Amino acid sequence: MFGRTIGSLNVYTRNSIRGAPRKIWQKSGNVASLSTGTPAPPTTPNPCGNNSFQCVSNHQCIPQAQVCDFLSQCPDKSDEASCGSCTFESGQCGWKDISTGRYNFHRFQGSSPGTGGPKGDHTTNSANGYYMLVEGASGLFYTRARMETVPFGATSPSCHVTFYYHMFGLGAGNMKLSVVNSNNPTDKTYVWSMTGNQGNGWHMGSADIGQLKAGYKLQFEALPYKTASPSDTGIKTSDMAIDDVIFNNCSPSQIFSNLSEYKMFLFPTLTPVFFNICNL
Ligand SMILES: [Ca+2]
Ligand SMILES: [Ca+2]
Repeated sequence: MFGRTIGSLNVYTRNSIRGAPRKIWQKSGNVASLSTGTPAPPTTPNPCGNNSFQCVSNHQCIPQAQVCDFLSQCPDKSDEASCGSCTFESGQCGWKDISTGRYNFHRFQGSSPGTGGPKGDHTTNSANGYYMLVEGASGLFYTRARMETVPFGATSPSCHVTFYYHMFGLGAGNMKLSVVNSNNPTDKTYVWSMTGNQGNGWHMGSADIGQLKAGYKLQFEALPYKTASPSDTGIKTSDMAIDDVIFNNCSPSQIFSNLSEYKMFLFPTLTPVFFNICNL
């Protein structure tokens, strides 16, 4: 009896074949792996301590706040490896499916199993590549597939994201991208949306994220469309897909190397002499 959704196990006796059962033993809920005698694995303490992150290759410790801040403090860039920028060739780079219905995002290689989906990924343009797939034939009406990143650090005003999407066929419903405050899910802003058949191929999408305080995450939603009308012809359900997500110019410290550059960003029509006069 192991897992979150375990119910109860009851043992009954009765004195005759039609007699009333009498419960003599019951066990309910998760009792872990008691039957095998296997103890739960010990939790490994963070060798860097709380609020720190250990780089994978050289075991260097950096502050947790530098994880997903769009700059690589670890030589192997492991602090930025699970923050959303992803070709999906070796993993999901922190993208996590949070779907609650039967539609969901999952990493997939090669030709999609349903209709309307890609024959290969965008990164390699071949059936060897991987991408994130929503299978149109598997879901129910009005249950959006959702996947999201972990919360990232503060972003610069020039922060934007590019990605490739695949929406082909009558069943290509709707796909959206939003930024969500991880501390307040109602603080959610849609930054991109696409509806309907976009033809057979990968297309680039992009969205401005802009300046955000730390703690926001990116979320894709996909809702395949299913038609019940006999007059509709063509592909009735469509697989939809995402590949090659890249964050661009998102680090606040990337775009302004010094104070005067920052002033010129704020007041682009003024000459540098002005700043000296007003001592800004
Ligand atoms: Ca970092
Ligand atoms: Ca790929």
